[in-house]
Amino acid sequence: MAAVSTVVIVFITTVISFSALISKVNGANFTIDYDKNTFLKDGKPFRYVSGSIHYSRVPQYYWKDRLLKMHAAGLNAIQLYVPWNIHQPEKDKYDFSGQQDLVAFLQTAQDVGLLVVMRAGPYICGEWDFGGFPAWILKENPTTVFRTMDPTYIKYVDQWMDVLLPKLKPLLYNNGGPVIMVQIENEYGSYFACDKNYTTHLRDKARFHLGKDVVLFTTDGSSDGFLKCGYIPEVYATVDFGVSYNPAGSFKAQRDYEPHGPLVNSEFYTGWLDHWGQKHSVTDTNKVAKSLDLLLDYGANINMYMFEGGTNFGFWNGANYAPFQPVPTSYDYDGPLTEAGDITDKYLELRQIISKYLPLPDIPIPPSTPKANYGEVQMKFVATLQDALSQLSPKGPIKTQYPVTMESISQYQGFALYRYTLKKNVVSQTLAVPGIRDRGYVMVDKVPQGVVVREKSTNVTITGKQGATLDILVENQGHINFGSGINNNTKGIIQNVTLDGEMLVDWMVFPLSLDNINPSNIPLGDGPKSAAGLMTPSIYEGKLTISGST
Ligand code: 6DJ
Repeated sequence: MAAVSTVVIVFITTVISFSALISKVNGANFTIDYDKNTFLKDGKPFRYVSGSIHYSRVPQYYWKDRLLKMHAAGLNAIQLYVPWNIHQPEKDKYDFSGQQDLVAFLQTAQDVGLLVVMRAGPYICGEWDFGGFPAWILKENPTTVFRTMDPTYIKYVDQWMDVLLPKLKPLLYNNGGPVIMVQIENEYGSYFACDKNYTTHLRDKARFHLGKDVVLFTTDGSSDGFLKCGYIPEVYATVDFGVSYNPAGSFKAQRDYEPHGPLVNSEFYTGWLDHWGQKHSVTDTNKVAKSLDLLLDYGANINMYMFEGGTNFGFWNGANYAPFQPVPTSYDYDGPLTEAGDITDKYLELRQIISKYLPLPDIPIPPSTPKANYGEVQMKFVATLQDALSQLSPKGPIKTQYPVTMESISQYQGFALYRYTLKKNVVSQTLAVPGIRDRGYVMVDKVPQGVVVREKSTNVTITGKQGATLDILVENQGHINFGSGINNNTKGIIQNVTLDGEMLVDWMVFPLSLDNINPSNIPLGDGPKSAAGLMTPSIYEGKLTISGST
């Protein structure tokens, strides 16, 4: 398998450099014509109608299917974010293979006939954990001020950009690739810091790696207040907004900052994201279609966000957690294509509108992805969390006087178990966990006592004998991805815990990994215990046989 991938990579490189040669000969270029208020592609006026797709949310196996569906809708481009944290999961580890093979994704887009509007970050927002930032930065320095010239932050941004940007260079349109534009930062004008040194630093970094010819751009909310800090000199300013029936009004802010040049809505919202526990967001198809029609008629370049759906929660700020409310029945972003790759009425309607302005390609619309019903899966109890601990946490716990954050023990997602041995008998006393991030399942000798929740209640009443084991299973529900809450974004238990007002010292913290569980190697302990309407968190096993073709 390794040998095969090597051959493919060599082949792609050859293709790129060969086509780079051709395009240099043919003078392929993508620029802005400020006099005629348009983009120019190979010297001719050009307008893009694109759609956002998050390659990190679509299994690699389906990349081509989704791209073909986007092409068949009449789009001539896609827009995509690069989530830094999937490509640099550890400080010293980069990953561009398989699901993370960005170059292969871009190459597939080009093969399908789509241009690419690139949003290289480092911050992406995008309803993605930490807006794309790797949580290991918090291990290095938990008080890093993100999206500024903070030394820790900028050091790692520079290292990352020095890896990412050279990979993009051969894929630029002017070099024979599909990438026509590259975005600097993301809606920076919405962020409190307004650090112009930072945004110009990113601009210069991009110029250094990508050359002077590539079109760089910014995206900001459509009002002067956002563009004030979002605008970067010598970088083309674009705006984003949803359904609008007044094109001149919606583009006013862009025109205030870019009196000439093409009009661009970099995020025209075909749907909207969901917050955990809140009502599913739906955007009316007729309204989206009518607004798209008006904006295209006005001559604007439009990127539809998101064109391809995806499980799409927002982690803007803690206040949006509502874990005790009923879970929505559907999490799928209400876009033209569903997360499962289904063609929707919205898709067909928008395709119809697009066809008024761009020729539809001569290809059939690929069918919705086939589904199968595999029936019920019976789940069998294996062991409680506590009995499986040696497998879930093979390296064992960190012993510490005070609770430490998950990031400090290299646990960047998921769960950690915080353990304390009761030093005296406790009867109905208040355990206070004000630093819970985000949800803690409290047990004494495996017996559930209650749940502490960051935005709801951080106290629980517990009872237990001296020497009993107090366990708090803590879940990281995703690092905040928007606003000032991206700072101090550590998870786990981030402040001291008290019992009846007294600070608890001497803890063990177990990082937990659910990746390689082997049920047959887990010792059989006793069963789960139930109390207070809760049960001991446990491992269950079920078997699902997948039959049929994909
Ligand atoms: O650029 C942002 C996108 O990545 C803009 N946006 C989208 C995506 O996150 S919420 C949905 C959002 N910005 C927050 C502004 C809230 C009014």
